[in-house]
Amino acid sequence: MMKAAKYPICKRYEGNPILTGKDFPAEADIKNVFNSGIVKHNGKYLMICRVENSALLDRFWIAESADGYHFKPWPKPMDMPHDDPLFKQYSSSMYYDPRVTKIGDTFYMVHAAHSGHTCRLSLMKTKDFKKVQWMGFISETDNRNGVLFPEKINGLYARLDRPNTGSNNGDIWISYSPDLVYWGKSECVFRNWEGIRWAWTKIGAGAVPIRTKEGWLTIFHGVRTQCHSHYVYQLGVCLLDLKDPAKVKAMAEDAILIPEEQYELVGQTPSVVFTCGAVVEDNGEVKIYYGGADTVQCVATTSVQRLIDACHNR
Ligand code: BMA
Repeated sequence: MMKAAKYPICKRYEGNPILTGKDFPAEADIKNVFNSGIVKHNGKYLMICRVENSALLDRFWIAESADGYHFKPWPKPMDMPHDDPLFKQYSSSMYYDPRVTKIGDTFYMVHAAHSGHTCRLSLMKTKDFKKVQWMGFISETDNRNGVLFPEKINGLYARLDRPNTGSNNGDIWISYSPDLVYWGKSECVFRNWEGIRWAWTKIGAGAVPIRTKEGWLTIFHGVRTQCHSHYVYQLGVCLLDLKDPAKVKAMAEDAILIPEEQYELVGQTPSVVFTCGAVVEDNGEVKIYYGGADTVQCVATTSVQRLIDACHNR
């Protein structure tokens, strides 16, 4: 048995949840805001909120903040290619879970798109979140939790994702691309049942991997099934090799954030903490943005060093 890390690893913000449906214009009838993507740009935090109205229509909606805790939504949801027949066909049920990576001076957003064909990954690019260009679907069906690395690795763009491995299971995989549109060289990075004691059902990539001298610090979610098919979503962390991120260098034995608070335990999906993004501050602090119970948006803080230590179970 490995030595467990010292807990707690993440500290919840006392003002959680930081965004709820009530923070959006009343006429939009937003009920839930959760699993939002995040970037820090020119000193400002831009959150790409996943919002859902009472008819369960999901949209992306930017909210802005000066301190990373107090967010104000823009007046209208983000423009999406609703008129594109292909986009429409494969996102007819919903689109969700945006993960944003800055590469050069451009923001790329990978998100899930759901239809009768199940879920696939779609890619947008933008420089300002006002004008957004759709780059197409970048996976076949039954794949989600896609997130781009912030730089090319061995001359190719890289992404983590989670193809289903059958029976609604799933492991984290990596793929590479010369142009962000065509992907290949796919390999399994790690499996849910290999060494992750607390996530025997499925796992999926979470925040954009963070470059550190010890490797790509990667926050992911893991799911376990309790009785009566009740899923519990928690967060974990690992270090992937810098040059070959298909190799796991170290992994925290235990989850780093588990549903404990009322706003994580109770909501439209009980017992869920789920992340689509984190911000690394200049002093090494990491703000992990996460959805609570598929209902509200929350944040917790930790540090790069604390997460690296957790990966080594210290
Ligand atoms: C996953 C995703 C997330 C959601 C989670 C819990 O499959 O769809 O958006 O938070 O389920 O319902």
